[in-house]
Amino acid sequence: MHVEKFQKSAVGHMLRHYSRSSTNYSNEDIDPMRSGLNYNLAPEREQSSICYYKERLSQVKCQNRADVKTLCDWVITLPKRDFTEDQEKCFFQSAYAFMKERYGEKNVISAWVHKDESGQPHMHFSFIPICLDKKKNIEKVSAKEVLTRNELRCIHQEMSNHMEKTFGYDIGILNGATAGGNKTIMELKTKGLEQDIKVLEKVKRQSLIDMAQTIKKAPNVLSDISKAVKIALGKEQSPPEHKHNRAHERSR
Ligand SMILES: [Mn+2]
Repeated sequence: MHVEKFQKSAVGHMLRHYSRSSTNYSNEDIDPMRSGLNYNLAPEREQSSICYYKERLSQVKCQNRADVKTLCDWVITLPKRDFTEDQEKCFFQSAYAFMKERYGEKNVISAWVHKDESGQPHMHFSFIPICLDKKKNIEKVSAKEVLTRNELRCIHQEMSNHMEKTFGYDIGILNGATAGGNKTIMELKTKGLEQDIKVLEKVKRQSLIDMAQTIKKAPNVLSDISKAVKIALGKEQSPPEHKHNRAHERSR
């Protein structure tokens, strides 16, 4: 999971991006055929998310400067495990419950789960960073005071603990930009690497299947494998090559 912060001028664009309301998907790895699978976990409201954002913003103190961050987005990625559809939904609902407790449901703008991008499904928990101005006893917008260094340091572990309660075991929350499947600058940078890993994983899976089939056909191959391991580790001498035998096998 990682967080992104946006100033006013970017908010409209981001909210349209989360809800897939804009049709301009340049540079995005989005499959529009799958966009129907996306869903929003934020409470249903009469207004659109942009209207609710403006309304909530008008209720709190906010510095009148263009660079004030008025929207934050925690991107929470589903760990790579064999989750069923139900478990996947449970993961995002549980993550949403944790986040809304932390940042206040009134401050939640949207919480779209994206299933239409390449890579893992993920949630964009977008909210206005609002805290209490203790001197004046009023609410104010401050990404700095909401997302403090300490907050960024602790949230990952606390989310992990929360998920462990939900699932009964540690499901392995991905930290920072290592989480795949999100359209962020960080991800674009690591995308090439991720694709390499995907290919490697495919090869690994394939060779495992091959191995399994070989073992099924000829169980004594296991002793050959352990012998090969010993040779590789230098614990046994490699046997002399039998060119004749190999030619014979190939001709069969
Ligand atoms: Mn996304």
